[in-house]
Amino acid sequence: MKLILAVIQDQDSSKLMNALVENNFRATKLASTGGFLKSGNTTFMIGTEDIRVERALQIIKENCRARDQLVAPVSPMGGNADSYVPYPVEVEVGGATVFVLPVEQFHHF
Ligand code: 2BA
Ligand code: 2BA
Repeated sequence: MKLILAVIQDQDSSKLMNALVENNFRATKLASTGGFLKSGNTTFMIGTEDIRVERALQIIKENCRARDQLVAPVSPMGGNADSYVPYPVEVEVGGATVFVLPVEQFHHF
């Protein structure tokens, strides 16, 4: 068994959950926060058999897309002014950042 952890954008989460359920995957959705943008994103936990991992990854790929997002400038607040960027910077936030972990035990009490 594997545990798939997928960090995705909030906008794609209902679409992804529907697609997973339609394809008989069990999943849990967690509200999370990106360290860089410090804004909300969504993390999916999907526990599944090894042979179904590829299908789950395909579903994630099909339902999550990359988008550009503007990062507002943050005041240096007495920090190093050399690194201060006074204008918004655009970053591309990926469709999904995915980790596939081995599951040592799975219990369902
Ligand atoms: P839910 O996905 O909201 O599922 C609630 C309950 O609905 C499940 O209880 C199960 O009895 C039933 N259920 C879910 N999917 C089903 C399906 N495809 N066909 C028939 N019945 C289905 P539990 O199995 O005790 O799961 C409770 C919660 O634990 C789930 O909430 C989900 O958030 C999480 N979970 C369970 N298995 C998971 C897995 N393999 N990976 C990730 N999260 C899991
Ligand atoms: P955030 O940390 O809010 O990052 C959002 C986007 O900002 C990233 O998109 C990337 O394009 C950019 N970015 C992040 N750190 C950067 C840096 N130090 N310098 C320049 N640009 C940077 P993604 O790479 O697609 O990541 C989207 C979200 O996935 C991240 O949100 C984070 O929540 C999660 N993530 C990405 N890599 C991770 C990792 N190795 N471990 C845990 N979570 C990760």
